[in-house]
Amino acid sequence: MNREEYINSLRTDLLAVVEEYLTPVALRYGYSDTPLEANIKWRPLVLVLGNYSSGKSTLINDFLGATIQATGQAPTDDSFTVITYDDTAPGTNSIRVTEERDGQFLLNNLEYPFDSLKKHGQRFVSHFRLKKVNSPFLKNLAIIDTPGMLDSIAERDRGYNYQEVIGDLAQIADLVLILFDPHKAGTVREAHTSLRDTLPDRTFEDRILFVLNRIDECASLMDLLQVYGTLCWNLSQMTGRKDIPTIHLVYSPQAAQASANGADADTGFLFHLENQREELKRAISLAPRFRLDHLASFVETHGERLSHLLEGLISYRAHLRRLRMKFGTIGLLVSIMGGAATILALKAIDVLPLTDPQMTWGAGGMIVLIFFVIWTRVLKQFLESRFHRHRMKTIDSLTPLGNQTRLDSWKAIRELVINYLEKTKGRFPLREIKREHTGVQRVFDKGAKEIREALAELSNIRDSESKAQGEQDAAEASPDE
Ligand SMILES: Nc1nc2c(ncn2[C@@H]2O[C@H](COP(=O)(O)OP(=O)(O)OP(=O)(O)O)[C@@H](O)[C@H]2O)c(=O)[nH]1
Ligand SMILES: [Mg+2]
Repeated sequence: MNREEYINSLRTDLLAVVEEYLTPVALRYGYSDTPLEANIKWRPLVLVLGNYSSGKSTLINDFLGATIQATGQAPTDDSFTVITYDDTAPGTNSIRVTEERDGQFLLNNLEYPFDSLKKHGQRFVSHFRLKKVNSPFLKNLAIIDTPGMLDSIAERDRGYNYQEVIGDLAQIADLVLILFDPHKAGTVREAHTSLRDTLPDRTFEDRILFVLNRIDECASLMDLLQVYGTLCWNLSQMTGRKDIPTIHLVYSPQAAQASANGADADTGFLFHLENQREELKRAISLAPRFRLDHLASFVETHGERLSHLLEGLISYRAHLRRLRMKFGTIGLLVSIMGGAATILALKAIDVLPLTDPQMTWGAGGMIVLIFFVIWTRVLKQFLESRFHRHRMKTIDSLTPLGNQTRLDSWKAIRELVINYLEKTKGRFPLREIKREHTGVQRVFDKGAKEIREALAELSNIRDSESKAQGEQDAAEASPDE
């Protein structure tokens, strides 16, 4: 089996696991409105975010090899554009848009993974569109160009929740590019909010690439270093991390030429940074590989959360069962004692002159039963609703939350547990939930481990392939040896 087939079979297996074990649970308990696999079954996806005019569209055009997206100095494009390959119109002679569709089509066509974005409303729909382009760069991936992030001065009502939209897109994307430019190196407010609040919840740090674009506009190497330093400082403020992530330093030669710096600009340093653009392009073209990592993380994260959710419900019932046992035992003892006392009292005052022991036992049994029924009917309801109220107040002690991972997964499903318990008041089919829990837990424990092993195996296939390729290249280079 070659690498391509292996990746495909791995993907198919993963999707089947998600569809069979995770999606039914996610839909039943309101964890997701759409089947989980809908988010991951499309092609590898690269999301391009960044400040307005940071050069997102110019960079995308450069990669595609044609002017597909509009560019300009002022905030130019206020739409989210999904750019994907057109399989029906191959040929690279003239790269162009072969088909354009609107947001309505994108959101309602099940071939695309954007069903979950419907909730953002009509204003968002009118700012969402699809372009099919016959560029070879798109053969294995799709790109989303986004409206630039704005700062507090220029901020205006977008008519939809921008942060939420990019959060949802980041969740679907396999790779997120965040672009800055020297003029606003990390000082834009929406970029702050996204990096601090929205993205960490929805994506994984290793799937984010930071880019400082338009570096040709730095007047000298010193200027660039200053901008770089400012961006690093701002990034650490935004992400709360001490370590500085890799920042790709790039620029567009065509755009640079068009807006050539003044004669006194000392841009010789650009020569040494020439390769970074190609590196970035290579990193993006690796998106299909990120997709497998993404799928593994996807299964792990959702498996863990759903398992935690079911664990919470099972724990609730375990507590309730303990209460019922205790309450039942006490009730029985009280009833026996009450029954015996009643018989004795009735005998003592001669109301019940029972001489036959069988009759005495029978009457005793009846009275115990009456006591027990009253006990369970009247008190049980009272105690159980008290138990429910108490559990709702101490909901965080339902499952152990010993480490950060547990805290994180609990945070993601806490409201769902509360909602479900409030709705059912604890009356739900426990056996079914236990069965679901076993399935989800198996996916989390074993499935995720197997995926990671498969990924390691995949990198071996990759290594041996590139080694074989290297040997072949070497043999071709020196045929005499
Ligand atoms: N000098 C120089 N100019 C650039 C570079 N990249 C883009 N530009 C120019 O910067 C301006 C903004 O570029 P766009 O690609 O439209 O930026 P954007 O991030 O897509 O902007 P919005 O869609 O409005 O958020 C355009 O006039 C580009 O020609 C670059 O690397 N160097
Ligand atoms: Mg743009």
